[in-house]
Amino acid sequence: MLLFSFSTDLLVCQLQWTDKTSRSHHSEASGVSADSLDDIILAGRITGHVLREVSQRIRPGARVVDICELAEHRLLDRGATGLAFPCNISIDDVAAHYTSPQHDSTLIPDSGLVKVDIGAHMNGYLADSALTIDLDGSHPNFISAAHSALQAAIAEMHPGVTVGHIGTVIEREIRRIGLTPVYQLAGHEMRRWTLHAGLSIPNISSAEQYEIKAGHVYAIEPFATDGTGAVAERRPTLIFSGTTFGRPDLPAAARDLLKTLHQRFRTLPFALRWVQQMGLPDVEANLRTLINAGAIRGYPVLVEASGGIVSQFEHTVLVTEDGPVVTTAV
Ligand SMILES: [Co+2]
Repeated sequence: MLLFSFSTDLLVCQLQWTDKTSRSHHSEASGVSADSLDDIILAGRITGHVLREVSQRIRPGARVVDICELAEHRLLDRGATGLAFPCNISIDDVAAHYTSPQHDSTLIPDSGLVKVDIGAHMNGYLADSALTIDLDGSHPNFISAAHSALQAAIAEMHPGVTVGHIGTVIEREIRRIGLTPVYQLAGHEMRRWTLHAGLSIPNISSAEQYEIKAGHVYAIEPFATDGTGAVAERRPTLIFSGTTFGRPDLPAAARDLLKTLHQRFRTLPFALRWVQQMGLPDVEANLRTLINAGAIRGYPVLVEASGGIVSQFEHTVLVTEDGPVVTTAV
């Protein structure tokens, strides 16, 4: 098992957040209030610690559902208000959005690449971080490509830099190591209660002129593959989120489920497994009604379209006037 550890040199700029004066100074400069800054930093710290802890449990023969549940429980045990999204465990050619359904018999294989992607929130302020484990150590180039692309991208996260430049840096690093970026997946800006908000951070060179801004929070997530870099959807879909919460036209049972989902998750993604575990009568049929009515959207499992295997590293970055703060570094 080979695991790259995050180094503290990712912390290009450290907020002096033990000092109230300097914190409020940063806050004014960045447009982030001191309270939200505390929540952004704490959500990141919890996520980073749990990601490291859970990665040590990824070994051949382990049950994927046990790892998902361990990660989710540990985020809450460490004091997160809630989960930013279900624990994603994506193996080999699965690039993203796999989380176990209830009673999943999937096991961690003997070799290959396992991506673990988790996130906590504090009062709606989000963190999102991922790493890849090379189970038998036979794919070091996949680990170094995605990891060094992430480090190179973070170093560029200063106010005024274009997202096209960030994508260019990511692609260059991945290609330097002889692999291809998964260009159909992208990093994303995060706002309170909204996992994918505002800007996308491409994993490929582009002329996009949108600028990185101080006071904003971004998830950067390079994916490297030996395939073509396109993705395809695979059924069944295992992760969903609410799109609307008032649908008087729907049957009462579906409306009740929608209300429950809104109370628990607001606009954040939730797992089919969590809905199954609610133990409500006909819950899957009611969920299907909500999906068909467009009140719930799905995030399909995404696989590399040509069958290539995929690695991923991800951090959450708060951009300040002084540069990037990696909230999920440990
Ligand atoms: Co993520």
